[in-house]
Amino acid sequence: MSMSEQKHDWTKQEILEIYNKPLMELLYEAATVHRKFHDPNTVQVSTLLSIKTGGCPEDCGYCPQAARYHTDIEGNDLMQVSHVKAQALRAKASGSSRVCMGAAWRNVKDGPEFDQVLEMVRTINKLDMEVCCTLGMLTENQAQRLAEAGLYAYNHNLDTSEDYYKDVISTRAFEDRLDTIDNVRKSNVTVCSGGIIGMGEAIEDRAGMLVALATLNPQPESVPINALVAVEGTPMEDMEPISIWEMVRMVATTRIVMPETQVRLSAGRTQMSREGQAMCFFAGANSIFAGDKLLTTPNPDVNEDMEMFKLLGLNPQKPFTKVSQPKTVEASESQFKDLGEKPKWTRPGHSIARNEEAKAKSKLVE
Ligand code: SAM
Ligand code: DTB
Ligand code: SF4
Repeated sequence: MSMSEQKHDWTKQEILEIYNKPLMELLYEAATVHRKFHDPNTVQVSTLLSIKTGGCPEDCGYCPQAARYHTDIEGNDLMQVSHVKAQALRAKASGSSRVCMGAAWRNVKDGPEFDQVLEMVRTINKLDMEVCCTLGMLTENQAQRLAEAGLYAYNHNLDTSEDYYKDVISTRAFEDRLDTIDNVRKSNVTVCSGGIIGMGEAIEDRAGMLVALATLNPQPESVPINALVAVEGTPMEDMEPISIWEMVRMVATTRIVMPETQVRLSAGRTQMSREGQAMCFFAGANSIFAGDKLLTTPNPDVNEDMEMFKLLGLNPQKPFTKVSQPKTVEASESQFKDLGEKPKWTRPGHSIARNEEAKAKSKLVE
């Protein structure tokens, strides 16, 4: 990944100006940036796996897994490695190239459970899939151990702006989140960090969250944008759903301020039409979570998603093809003549560097 393309001094004002542009202009600009750095017809399919559900001591106001809220989810203990492997194989067979394992933990604790997670990481890595974890706060040493096990990405969301954060979570600070991201960054694991819209935040908070992410140097390789899934029993159960236009604007703005990142159209797709999702892909989203469940809440059916891909002419992205672009292709002049530069993505189906090689390469060019 070339760092030269990343601008790290974004201000809230600049980002607000982008977010509030006339829609057609915003879409055109975002789609232009998108085509410069990504194949517009490729979308990564990722699968979420809740390896430890419910009973979390934190008070994140949106989360059905917080023990203190009375939600309808079925909690369970840490999953067996064999079960994780079986689920990952199923996901791979249905076109997924990335598995993200989530645990309802405040933070990772050293001991047998962490050892079990490390074994899960090794197991999925051997299946030739990108493996991501989201386990709560992490120390530098734990990030290092995950890296050694072959972890590709660590997800730790900022969730919202620093200002609004206090209205959403009281049991840990925004600063703690930045520390975890920093610990991940010190290892060879890529950073996945994004947030949620529709929690009652102002547009300024959405811009504030993007400032916090885009001014990280390097920027996160992956940014999930979630629409709140308002779950009964949580403090946010009565939140009004956001409109698709807000999602499109958020995706487009994220794409423009973080041109190289994977922008993930994450929670909330059950409420979105195909037309709405198509607009998000046009605006720069290049990943979805597939499977009938996210971590605990419903998600569109895989077959319906595959039908949507067919309808839109989208191809699922192969694993390990994004962090660095070890081999570039010369695209046809006519296809990109308006953009001034040739695209930098890897050729679909081209033999791709594996995890270690791809990451080593990305470090080299930083
Ligand atoms: N416990 C870990 C943590 O908080 O980092 C990992 C799991 S947590 C469920 C991962 C992310 O899922 C949260 O940071 C939040 O952004 C997202 N999330 C959780 N509940 C959600 C909801 N109801 N709607 C949308 N996104 C949600
Ligand atoms: C992210 O930003 N969204 C995913 C993933 N990272 C871990 C999780 C969404 C969870 C939605 C609520 C649930 O299903 O429990
Ligand atoms: Fe726990 Fe994560 Fe849910 Fe917060 S988001 S309550 S830390 S599982």
